[in-house]
Amino acid sequence: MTKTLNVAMIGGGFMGKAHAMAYAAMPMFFWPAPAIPHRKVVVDVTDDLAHDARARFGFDEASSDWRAVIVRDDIHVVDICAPNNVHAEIAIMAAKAGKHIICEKPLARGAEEAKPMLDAVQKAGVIHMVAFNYRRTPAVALARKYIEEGRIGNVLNFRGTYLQDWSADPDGPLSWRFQKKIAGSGAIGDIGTHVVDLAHYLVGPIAEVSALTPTYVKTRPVQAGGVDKLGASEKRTDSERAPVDVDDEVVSMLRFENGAIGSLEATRNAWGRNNFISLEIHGTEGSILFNYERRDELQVMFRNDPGDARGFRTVYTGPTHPYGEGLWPIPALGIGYSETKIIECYDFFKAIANGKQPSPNFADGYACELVADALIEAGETGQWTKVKPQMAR
Ligand code: SOE
Repeated sequence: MTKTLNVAMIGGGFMGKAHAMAYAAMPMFFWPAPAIPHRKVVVDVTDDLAHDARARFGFDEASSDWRAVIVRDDIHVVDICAPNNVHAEIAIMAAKAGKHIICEKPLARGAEEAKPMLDAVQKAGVIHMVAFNYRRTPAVALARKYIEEGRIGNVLNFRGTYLQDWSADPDGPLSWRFQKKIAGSGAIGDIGTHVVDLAHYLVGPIAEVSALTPTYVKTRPVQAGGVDKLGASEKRTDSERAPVDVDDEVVSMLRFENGAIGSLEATRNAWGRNNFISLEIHGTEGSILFNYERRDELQVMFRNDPGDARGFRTVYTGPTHPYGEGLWPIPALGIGYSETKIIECYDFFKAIANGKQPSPNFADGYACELVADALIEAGETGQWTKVKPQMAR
């Protein structure tokens, strides 16, 4: 019989909403579900926020005390949707309590903080996942399938960008995402790590990086309340300003362990770009192009295509592509952000049901942190910087 697993979700904001929707919808898409997620307790920083999240996201209970919740015997899964500075403490305590853990990205504020998290989940023998959801876009999974099958030959060059504009307005509030002590870094950790994860997924480990990491907006208006307000939604030109101590943008060249080269750009200050994750991958036998703003589509060109039909063509993902068995029956009916989270939830619960670690797990999250650290260092020194080996810290 399909097991029901009780989830304690820590954080009832934007990511909490995405995860709660995925818990509700996953069995509707992937049936029979590997296990049924039950929305048991949602935790937020105050009782009021927690009660609000409970009512909105369909949990049985609300709490403002995550420490008391995650050790409960009736909790099987701990879902960390809280800001980066509390990921480690929650994950380590949840692992010690024997809970399976899904943690929002980035795993931590750097590799030094991520390593004990990895050690804790490995010691406890629990299932763990980092929520790098974009590799779950069917078109991205299809790109990986083509690469694994050798359809574009050996990868020569990877170009990855993640461009947004929600922080381009200098009067946008000083959310925790602009504070090093909470976020660890700026665009690098927040969205650059998504590109790092995609690069690792599609090409392989990154060995060495260069980086330019400017901070364009040096101070921002202090935000009312502790909640995370993206962009100018809470624009306050009258309030006191405080320093931004993280990068606004990273532009980097990459060298992969397998000899491929590449580039990575991430910024939240690119007016007109919304969630522009683009990947262009050139191989010896063809090329692949993906743009998340057109996420049903994968552009492909194979060297042995007929000469009179040379050029990129569009494959619309659908039932014959990765995860197609659970999604919509007609190609291009539409994959959204929610679907990427539903697939993520499916893979996580499948991993729990099978007792086999999913990917990306905490080891992959730690690997991304090592690259993030190298990007920060390269930005500070202006030097090409080697990514530190996994166990060196
Ligand atoms: C803000 O840049 C943000 O919410 C990221 O933190 C998420 O990881 C990304 O998927 C959407 O944008």
